[in-house]
Amino acid sequence: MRMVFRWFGKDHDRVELQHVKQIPGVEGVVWALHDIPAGEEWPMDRMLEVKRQADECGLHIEVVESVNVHEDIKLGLPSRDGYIENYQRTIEKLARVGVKVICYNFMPVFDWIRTDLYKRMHDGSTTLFYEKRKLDHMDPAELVAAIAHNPDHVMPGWEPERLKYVKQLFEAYSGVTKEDLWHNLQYFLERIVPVAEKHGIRMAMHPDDPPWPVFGLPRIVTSSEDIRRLLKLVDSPSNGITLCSGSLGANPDNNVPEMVEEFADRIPFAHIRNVKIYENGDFIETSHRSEDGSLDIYRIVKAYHDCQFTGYVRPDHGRTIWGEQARPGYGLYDRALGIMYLWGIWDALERSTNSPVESAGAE
Ligand SMILES: [Mn+2]
Repeated sequence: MRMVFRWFGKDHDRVELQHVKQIPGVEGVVWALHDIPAGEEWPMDRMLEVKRQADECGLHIEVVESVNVHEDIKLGLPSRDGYIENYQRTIEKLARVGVKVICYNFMPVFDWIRTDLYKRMHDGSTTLFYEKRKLDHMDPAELVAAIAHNPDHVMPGWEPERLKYVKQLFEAYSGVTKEDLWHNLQYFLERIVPVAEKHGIRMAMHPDDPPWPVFGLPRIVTSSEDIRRLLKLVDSPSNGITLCSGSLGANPDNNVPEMVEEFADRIPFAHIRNVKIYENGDFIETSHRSEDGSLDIYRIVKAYHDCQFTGYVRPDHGRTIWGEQARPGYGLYDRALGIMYLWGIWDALERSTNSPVESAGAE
């Protein structure tokens, strides 16, 4: 596993690249040009600027998250072709600066959803929380006000500029079914994947977070069955998934270690984090430790180890701890702790499976 760390850019992240480099075993940053609106072509000079900054600290920029997909592509509007061309050109340019994996998602209107970004835990830490009952009684505009208009940070996938039109977006999606969305995804992938393949890039779709429909909007990547269908739309190593344990794992019907085993060769990028799931449908993001959440992170890492996973991995989110002033989910400290937990499991598995020294000693 190749460890990477999400970083929002010099002017948008309180975490310094030098500090990222100090986390053991981190080799690169997961980055994006977050201020470029979905559908536009990314400018080369901006990509080179990020590359230069990362190079200075000895980090690579091989993983991008995300190149966002314009809503017109998801809606299948005639204007999609221009946006798809921009996407193709962005892929070509990203390949030129050394990018190997592009994470993206196909969720209508909203990216990930939580009802509270600062849920206080008994130990004084804060974390992201999804409260089902609260969401059931919430208007989408309220949620936008709570997340997109965060005074301190623009949250990824929650750009206020785009979500200003949330009402119109919902109107545009009225009558759009899951099958329509699948159809529009196929149209997109048939035009994107060959370009990615040609340039040595693997596309990695992030599953829906949470893995169920929200506000009546269709969501199509929520289970093993959906992932199988996605991978068959265009059968190429360049059509892959970002296996996000915390997103898929929020539904107890999803067995994440089994998903790792089944889809291993189509997972160029893995997100690992733990969630605690409650019977009423709520879930909360916990530390990475298996004992703290509902997911067995040991079993998940073991599944990657068993298939000799060589893809990129990042700790998906962390709690906000030790008084850090951090973007919710993306502080330095708890993600660094998560990385050390993942390495701890991995290294122990390495020792127990391939160490001639230890087995010789035991004889
Ligand atoms: Mn994720």
